[in-house]
Amino acid sequence: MELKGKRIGIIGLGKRTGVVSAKVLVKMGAQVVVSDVKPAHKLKEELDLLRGISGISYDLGGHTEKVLDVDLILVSPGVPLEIPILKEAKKRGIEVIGEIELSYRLSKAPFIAITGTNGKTTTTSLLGQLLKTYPHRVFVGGNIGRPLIGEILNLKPNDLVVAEVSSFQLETVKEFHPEIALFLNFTQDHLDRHKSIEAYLKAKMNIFKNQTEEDYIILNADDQTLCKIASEVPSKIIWFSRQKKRLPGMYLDGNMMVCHMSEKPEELLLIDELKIRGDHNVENALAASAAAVLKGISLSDIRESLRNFKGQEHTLEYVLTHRGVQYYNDSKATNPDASMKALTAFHEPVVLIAGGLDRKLDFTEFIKLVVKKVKALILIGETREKLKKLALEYGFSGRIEITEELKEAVQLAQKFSEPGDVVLLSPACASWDMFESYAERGCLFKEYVRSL
Ligand code: UMA
Repeated sequence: MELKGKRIGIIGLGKRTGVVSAKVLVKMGAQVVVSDVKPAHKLKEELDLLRGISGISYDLGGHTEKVLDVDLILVSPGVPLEIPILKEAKKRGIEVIGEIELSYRLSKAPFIAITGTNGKTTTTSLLGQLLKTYPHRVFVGGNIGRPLIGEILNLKPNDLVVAEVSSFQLETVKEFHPEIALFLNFTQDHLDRHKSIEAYLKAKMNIFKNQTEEDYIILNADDQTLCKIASEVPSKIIWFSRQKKRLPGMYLDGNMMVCHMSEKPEELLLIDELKIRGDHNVENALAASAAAVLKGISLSDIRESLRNFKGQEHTLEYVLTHRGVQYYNDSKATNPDASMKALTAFHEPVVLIAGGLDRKLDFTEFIKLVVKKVKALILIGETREKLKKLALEYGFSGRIEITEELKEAVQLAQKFSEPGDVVLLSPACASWDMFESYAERGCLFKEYVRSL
């Protein structure tokens, strides 16, 4: 794809997609117009990263005609596609794509892409580990926080891209064609952006829309939605499951992970040997292992990497034990399903800190589980009153406290916990009502816990 001399508009100057894309595109000889709803004084950090680079002009404090005077528009994942400027671009026949699509078009290396409502980041980073004996370079990036565009031009045809892809990113793909796709699970999320669960699923299904029968998709056999859409998949399916032996696939036989992707079943690892907690992490391990097998990694190498993998920051991350109470940071649980997975990973009594941005999700199942498993509930964020009301409606009999500060939430959690308990931050909501990101929320939580 030739970009030299092309005029490219970038909508959304986030620190990751917008900034990195602008740098790379200018290096490739393009003229870049960067546009953001935020005015310059609210984009200081981003603009600092671009200072002194020529070939970039700015359209800040709103999107205007300026960003339409281009050959191609690159839209950041956080920007909804129905904003007026993008509608106008479409009317004028300007192509609008995302950074994942552009990276794919520029890449010489093939892609493994991972999506699903939950577990994407853990599975992506685990797969990166499982591929450490791959004979060529493996670049791990995407929604995990490392834009592909920053590295894609350095990859050779034999290298490999392992990309976490969100529904926001999949909404804008056209030619994107991973040779292996992983679709981990599907539950309600991001309804504020996609408006309906059908639209959310449709975006996610773009992960396989350009696949052919030469390619593979790794699907969760325990997920009803994924079983339903399997008939629409054009590629070869490898199943993974905790509950059934669906072949070809990776499944659990008792506590043993079994690989049955060719003629005969082979034992991989006892799940007790995994360091990452919870049933959902067993699923992530099964899915990542299936992808590694497809790339020719031996079961003994996979076994060793599985044993050593400690998981991701902000995902059921163990922080410390203080006065006999274990503290866990699960700030990345930004929807009810993710927090339910976290709750089921603990057998100890749990003091839960939850709540955050109100994306109009349905919290009923989450609260039902809270009623069963949680001894004290501390609520923060926009959803705090809603969650309290729901908890009382479903007969929650433990302590409930509401606070506006995460720091106070941690102090309350300490007050209500006793030796043998777990204090868990697993908000079931996005962070943007109080924090810049789930990462900031998780880091602050750890800081407050350490200062107890
Ligand atoms: N903006 C506009 N116009 C609008 C709306 C927003 O200009 O109408 C601007 C905002 O003012 C802001 C910029 O767009 O300056 C935000 O862009 P961005 O949110 O896309 O930010 P990035 O830093 O580029 O991060 C994005 C992903 N963010 C989102 O999907 C919201 C990151 O995923 C991803 O790691 C990164 O690209 C690299 O690929 C984060 C995330 O929360 C981790 N993802 C969601 C999730 O995992 O649940 C999908």
